[in-house]
Amino acid sequence: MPDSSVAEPKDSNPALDVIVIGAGFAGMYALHKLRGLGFRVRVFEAGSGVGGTWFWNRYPGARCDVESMEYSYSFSNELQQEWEWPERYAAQPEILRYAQHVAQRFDLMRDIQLNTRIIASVYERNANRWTITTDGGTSISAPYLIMATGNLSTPRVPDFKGLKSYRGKWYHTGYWPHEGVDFSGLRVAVIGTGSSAIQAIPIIAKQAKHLHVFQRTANYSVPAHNAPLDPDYVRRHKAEYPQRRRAAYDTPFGIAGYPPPTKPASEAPVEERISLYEDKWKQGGTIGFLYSYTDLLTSKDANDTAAEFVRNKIRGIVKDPATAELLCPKDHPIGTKRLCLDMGYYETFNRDNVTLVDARSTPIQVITPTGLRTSAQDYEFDAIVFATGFDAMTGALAEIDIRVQGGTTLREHWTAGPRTYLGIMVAGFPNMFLITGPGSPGVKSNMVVSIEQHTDFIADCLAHLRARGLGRIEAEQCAEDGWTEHVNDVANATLYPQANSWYMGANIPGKPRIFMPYVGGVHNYKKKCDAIAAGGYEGFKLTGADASNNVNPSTRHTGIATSNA
Ligand code: N01
Repeated sequence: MPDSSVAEPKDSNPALDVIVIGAGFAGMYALHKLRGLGFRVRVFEAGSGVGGTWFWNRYPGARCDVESMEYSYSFSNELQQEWEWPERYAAQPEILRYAQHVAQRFDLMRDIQLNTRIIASVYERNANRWTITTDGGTSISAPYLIMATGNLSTPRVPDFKGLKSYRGKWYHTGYWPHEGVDFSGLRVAVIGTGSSAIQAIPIIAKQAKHLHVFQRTANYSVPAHNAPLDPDYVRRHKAEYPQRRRAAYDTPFGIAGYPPPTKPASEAPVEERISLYEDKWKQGGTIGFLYSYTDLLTSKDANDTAAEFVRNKIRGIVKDPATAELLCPKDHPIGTKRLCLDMGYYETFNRDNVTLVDARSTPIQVITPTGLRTSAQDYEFDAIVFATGFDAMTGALAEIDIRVQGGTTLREHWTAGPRTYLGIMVAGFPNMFLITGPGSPGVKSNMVVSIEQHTDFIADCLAHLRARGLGRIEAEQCAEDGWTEHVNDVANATLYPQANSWYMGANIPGKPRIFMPYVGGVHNYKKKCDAIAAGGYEGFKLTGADASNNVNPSTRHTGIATSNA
C-alpha cells in the first residue's frame, strides 16, 4: 500500500533525472532504455505488479489480438530469441508472465515503486522541475516527466442508478480480481459487447447456469483460429526477427508479415471478393481481414462488401434467425470500431443457457438489489460483469492533476479534446513526454512497436539535450496546432469518424468528440519523427541549461551510451 504515514510532502529522491509514471510495457521499456543511457530514472506504478493492461485485465478469455511473435519487445535480441510463446495469440497470464520476466531479466524492479498512485504533477518553470505527489502525500521531483499511463487504463462503469443497492457480486473486466471468479451455477449478466465481452462471453457461458448478454451495439468479430505455435514456424520466425522487426516500421499497423492490399474492392468482381474474404476468415486475425483491399477504411461502398460478408457469416453460425440478426452490426462500418477477435463468440449464442438482450431498444434503466431492470422487464442475477470499456486515451492523464505552476492545467488545455505535437508533447507543458499519447498511432498499431518507437524518440531527445548542455524542451504552439489539424484531416479522409467509438471519445458522456489516434500509419509517423529528430527537433523549443536541472553530469556530453540490452 502507498505510504500513508508520511504527513508532510517531502522530496524522497532528489537525485533523479527522469520520473516515469506507469510500469506497463511503456514504463518498463522507458526505464530500461534511459537507464542504459546513464539517466537516473524512477518509475511509479499504482498496481502491485508490472504489466499495465495485462496486470489489470484478468477477465476470463483475455488475450491479445496481435500475434504473440509480434506483440513482444524487440529491443533485446537475446530476449526475443529466448522467450517461448506457446500460442499464436497469447493469453493474459502468459503476457503477464513475460512482463514479469522482462522486469527480472533487466533488473528493473530496483527502480520501480509499486502500489503508488500519482495524484498530481506540477512543473515549476524557474526550477525547471516536475514535482509529483503520491496518494500517500510524498513528493518527488526531477527535470523530466514521462507519462507511461496507458490508453485503456481507466475502467468505466456507467453511472447506473441503483448499483450501490445491488446485493450480488459485480465486476469490471478491466479491474478483475486476481484470484479469478467462478461463475459455476450462477445467473450472470454481461453488459457490453466490445472486445473484452466478446472474449469473456464464451468462457463465462460455459460456467454459468444462465448468461444474459446485454448488447447496445452489435460488433464485428473475426475468428482468431488460435492454436499452439508450430516449432518450425517459431524457428523460422526467430531467424528472421531482425528483418521482421525493421519491416514492421514500414507498415501502417506496425506488424510485418501481412502482404499489403494492392487494389480497391471496387475493382474486384464479386466472386473474387468473397473468395478473398473467405480466405482471410479461414486464416483468422483482424489485420489480415482489414488488409483485403486498399479502400476498406476509406470507401463506404467497399466497406459494405466486407461488412456484409461478416453479417452473412453471423447468419450462418447463429441458428436462431432473430438472435443472428440482432448480432449483425449495421450502424457503423467494419473496422471503424476496434475489430474484435474471438474464439467461438457467435457460436455461444447457440447454447441453451445464453440469451441476447437488445439493450438499444430496451435500455437498462436501473440496477436493482437482485439484478437489473430494462425498459421491458426485470431480471435477477447472482453476478453482473461490466464489460463497458474505458475512459480511453485521456482518462489516466485526466485523473492526475497535471499543471504548470501559475499556469494552466492539462485538463483545461484539453477542454475541447486532446491536442499534442506527435502525441508525444503538449504545448505549454515543458519536459513532459507522453508515450503513445493522443495524436500518435499508438492504439491503432501494434502497441509494443509504437511504445518502443516513442521511447527511443524520447530517449534520443534527452540524450541530445544533455549532450548540448540544454535543460528544457517544449512543443511549440504552432507545431501542436498543425499536428492536431493534420491528425483530424487524416481521420476525416477515412470512415473512422462514422462510428461512436472510444477513439472518438463517444463512449463517455460529455467527453469532447474528436478523433484521437493518428491513423496515417506507423510507417508515415515514424518517418516524420525521424525527420524531426534529424533536423534538430523541428517544432520543439530547446532551451538552455540555466535551469541547472542536475541531469546526471557524469554522462553529460557523452552522447548515446551503449544500452545493456
Ligand atoms: O470496451 P468497449 P472493451 N449500457 O468500449 C457497452 C482493447 N481490448 O473493454 O458500443 C449498455 O470496446 C458498449 O456499447 P456501445 C481494444 O482496443 C483489446 O470491450 O457504446 N451497454 C460496448 O459494447 C478495445 O477496443 C483486447 O453502444 C453499454 C461495451 O460496453 C478496448 O480495449 C481485448 C453501456 C464497451 O466496449 C476496449 O474494449 C479487450 C450502457 N450504459 C480489450 N455503456 C484484445 O487485444 C457501455 N456499454 C483482444
